[in-house]
Amino acid sequence: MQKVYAALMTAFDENGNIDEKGTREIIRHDIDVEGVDGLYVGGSTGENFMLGKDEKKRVFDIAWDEAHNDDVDLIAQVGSPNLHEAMELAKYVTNELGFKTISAVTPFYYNFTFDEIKHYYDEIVKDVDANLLVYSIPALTGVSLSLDNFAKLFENPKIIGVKYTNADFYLLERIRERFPDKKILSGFDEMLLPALIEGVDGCIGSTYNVNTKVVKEEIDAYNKGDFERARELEHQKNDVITAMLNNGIYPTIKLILEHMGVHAGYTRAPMAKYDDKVIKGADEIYNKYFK
Ligand code: HMN
Repeated sequence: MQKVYAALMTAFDENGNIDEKGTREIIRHDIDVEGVDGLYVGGSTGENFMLGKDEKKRVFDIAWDEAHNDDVDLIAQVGSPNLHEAMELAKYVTNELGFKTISAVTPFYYNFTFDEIKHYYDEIVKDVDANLLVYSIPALTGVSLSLDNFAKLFENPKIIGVKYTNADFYLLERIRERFPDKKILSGFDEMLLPALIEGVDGCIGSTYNVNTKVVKEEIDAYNKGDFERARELEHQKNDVITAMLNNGIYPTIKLILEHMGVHAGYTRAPMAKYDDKVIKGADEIYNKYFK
């Protein structure tokens, strides 16, 4: 069965400080109420790229402490263009905590060559007892990896697959065909069904913090060969995602969590404070789809 991972949100207080209690509540909600199969900690949805190194460690501490005794997979996203930091975080989550799978975003901003990108990944996994998923999200990083690039990265046996947040289904099909044993986790929640058709092993996403049940049902329908039902559920899910995207995805998910009694708090600057329009929009989405 394809697994569903919530890209874990981080709760912040009004001043943008990590709210440990709220973050623990989100974890409990994801596991106990949504029924996710795993958590992707320190990703885009966790607002990770706006955190300092010690704050990143704190989020990993909280997630590990709260969830390591639960029957869920835990993945720590440690990547950053600061390779020294990425290596330190990889060691931290594996040696000090007990993460067995790490992930790293493609290094961004400086237009690194592919050789530099390969070196980055090999360095991150070199001294740690963990496997790694490449985190590919070209729309935000500007870094597109080709099929041959993936082939070179996958030569390292510790690099076990990719979290694929990309709408290029031709490339996805080519990766699946060429690397049947590598793990591919789909990252665009709104494109789950086409990704399932291409044979992904599961999905990781922000909306699974609040909307996992319909997704599990959709996966189930797909696996039973009931494609009409799977398509119906994909439409149902995407009505919600479209409304969320139009209202601002992270604030909306956090505000919906608040409606559910989970203290997900605020987003962190430079993300804007919620204004009345966003709050009203989230109320409407909650009332229409979640009540
Ligand atoms: C993560 O790293 O936190 C997520 O897994 C990233 C994930 O692919 C999300 N992408 C972003 O937030 C940029 C999606 O879940 C996305 O939010 C969703 O598909 C709506 O577009």
